[in-house]
Amino acid sequence: MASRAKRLKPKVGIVMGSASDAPVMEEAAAALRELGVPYEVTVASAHRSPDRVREYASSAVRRGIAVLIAGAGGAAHLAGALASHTVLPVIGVPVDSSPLQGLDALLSTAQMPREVPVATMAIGKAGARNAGILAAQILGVSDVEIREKLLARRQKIASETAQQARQVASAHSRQRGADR
Ligand code: C2R
Repeated sequence: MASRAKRLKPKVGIVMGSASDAPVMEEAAAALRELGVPYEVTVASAHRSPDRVREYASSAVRRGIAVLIAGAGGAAHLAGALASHTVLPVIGVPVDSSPLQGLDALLSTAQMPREVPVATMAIGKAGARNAGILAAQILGVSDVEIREKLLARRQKIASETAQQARQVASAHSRQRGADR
């Protein structure tokens, strides 16, 4: 029982600046579920609820969290603000929620001053998915089970790509035959 509880204890904290970021940040959660990594999700904003951001980041180690993922759009200061309150690795996801389609969030998440890093992903859903995978990779350094799941996933993706290559090649050879 105790070991089951330990396994279910969240290891990754996903934080988003607004509930409106949920459709993008769900990609990070989905990747963690697929890799069997327990996580928790919350909303906190560096601008709208700075005390909540400080409290969340500074209590994370005590609660057993090992990696933070922060998704925010527009003037995205959430990832940097979390990073300022903890030495846990923080992965930033620029959310494409503004009229600038995430370019603003990309720059404000990536351009951290030296000494306070944020590992910044691509804009939007692909970035959120990679944030989940990167969090698992960080945990996989010391967790063989997660590392094996990551390796199996890579193999699956490589064989899906090979399958696509066969499909594309055969579609083209049919097309060449029809053109003759
Ligand atoms: P609303 O949809 O709630 O107006 O939010 C959110 O991440 C969201 O993408 C619009 C956008 O504002 C972002 N937001 C931030 C921060 N807090 C909220 N960038 C922050 O602290 O950086």
